[in-house]
Amino acid sequence: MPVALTIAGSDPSGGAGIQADLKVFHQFGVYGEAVISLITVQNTRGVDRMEVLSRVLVGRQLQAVLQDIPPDAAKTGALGSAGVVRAVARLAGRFTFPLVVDPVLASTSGRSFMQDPSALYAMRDELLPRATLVTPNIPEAEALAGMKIGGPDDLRRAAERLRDRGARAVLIKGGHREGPATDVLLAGDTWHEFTAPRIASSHTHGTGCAYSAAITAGLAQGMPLVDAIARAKLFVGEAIRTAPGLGKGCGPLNLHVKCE
Ligand code: PXL
Repeated sequence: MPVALTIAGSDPSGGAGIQADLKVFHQFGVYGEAVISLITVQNTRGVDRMEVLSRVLVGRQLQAVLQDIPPDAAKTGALGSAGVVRAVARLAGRFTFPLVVDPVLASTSGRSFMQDPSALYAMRDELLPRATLVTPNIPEAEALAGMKIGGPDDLRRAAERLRDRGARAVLIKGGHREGPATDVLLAGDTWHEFTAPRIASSHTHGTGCAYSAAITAGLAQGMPLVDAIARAKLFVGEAIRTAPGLGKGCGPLNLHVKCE
């Protein structure tokens, strides 16, 4: 059985973070493991509190998993502090499987998941070079590349900057742009685009988590990167379209979508 690991934060409302990642892994028939980096107090209306675990506790969780059931692919989500980012990056240097870095900086509602700016720099300088794929949205790509993204040319320049910082592939997600939801992938020197119609919905909590988890599941199953992204994109579109309408705020997706 393929095994996938998430290293991410807890969302008690179940729509994002490790809860979403595990549901997605399960849905794709992949055995899921979860190392917890931080705990949030939140529901679909927003994030109220956050506590980041110690870098030692996060590192030990990761070592325990690696020594016993090493995954076939892993992803990171919200990591919380420069110490946690560095602890993960250090162990990631020895990963023999693909690593997807979802560089989560803030919740949809705008709450920062990074304790201070040094966490962003640690992510850029120490974790990005270990990434098989990094999956920023536009604000995250702007922060990591240190530039404003105004149009398609900027977007490609930002992708090149992140590739030049050592990520093997960069997927900049178009959810924050106008028009169709087009994501741009730079894999080595090759460009790809993944397009889906924009869906007007207020139930999009955890979309980024579900997307990167679905890509990670595909990599754990041995799919080529482009195929894993294409399948994940279809999964997320359907999950938004059929969202169950739970919660009083920005509700979760339907993670029970059938996926072949
Ligand atoms: O979707 C980003 C995200 C990641 N991780 C946790 C979250 C969220 C969004 O709310 O709560 C724990």
